[in-house]
Amino acid sequence: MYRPFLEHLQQKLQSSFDLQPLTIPAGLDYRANERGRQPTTIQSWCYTCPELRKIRYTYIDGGENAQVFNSVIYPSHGYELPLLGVDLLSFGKKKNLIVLDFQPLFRDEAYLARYIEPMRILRERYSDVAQDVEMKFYDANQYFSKYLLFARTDAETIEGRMFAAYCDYLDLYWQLLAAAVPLDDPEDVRRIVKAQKDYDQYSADRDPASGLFSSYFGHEWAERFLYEFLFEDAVPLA
Ligand code: BLA
Repeated sequence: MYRPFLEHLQQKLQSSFDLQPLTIPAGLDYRANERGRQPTTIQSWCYTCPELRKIRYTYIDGGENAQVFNSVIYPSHGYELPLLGVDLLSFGKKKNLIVLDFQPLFRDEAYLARYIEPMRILRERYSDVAQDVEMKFYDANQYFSKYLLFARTDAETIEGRMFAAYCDYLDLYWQLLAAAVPLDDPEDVRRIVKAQKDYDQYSADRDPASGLFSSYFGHEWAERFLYEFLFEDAVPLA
């Protein structure tokens, strides 16, 4: 269901950036669960390039029971740009959740004006897709922008309007990246390093997918996947 989203991202990355693959820790790049009638697979990809220090995406394919596409793009430490976050989930035919955002690392006015305000026009263009759903796991005021696309919706909307929204949001992200000037003051870079690390810690500690990973692939694998791959700059809770 989300393969076109993955392919769109992959094509853009391959055509516009000098990608180098990053090694995914052994056993975390692919896993299949053969229990039950419907096998479920999880596969991940990870790259780096001069502008983007970590590009990762994951696809869970459990046939009609589960389709998930999740991605985070971390700009290089000289760029204070938000992270690109994508989380598209479908369970069964009915339960679909889509989240797409430029995840801000800072919240001061100047930062929001520079990196978040440009999203407003897209958020308005796709106001028919977005909903004001309340967050249960995360704090909407931390690492999310006010123009995120967040909705529980149907397959038809996802394949049509949502795919169009995704392409437009990604295009805007590439534009912001192209316009960004890397910072080279070590103080700025340290601030960005810390903010990206804090994002990993926050995300790993609250990830609503940890139960899902455990149920499909076991608790031990799920913990490794979270702390060694998805959010590798986070340290596991004691
Ligand atoms: C919610 N994301 C969820 C849920 C799951 C995942 C299972 C709960 C769905 C529900 O409420 O029914 C799944 N999260 C994943 C998967 C991965 C993961 C599969 O990290 C990794 C492979 N989540 C992100 C990113 C964003 C994000 C990058 O990983 C940003 C766009 C957002 N996911 C996000 C939000 C919710 C969510 C906002 C709703 C959580 C809430 O209600 O607080």
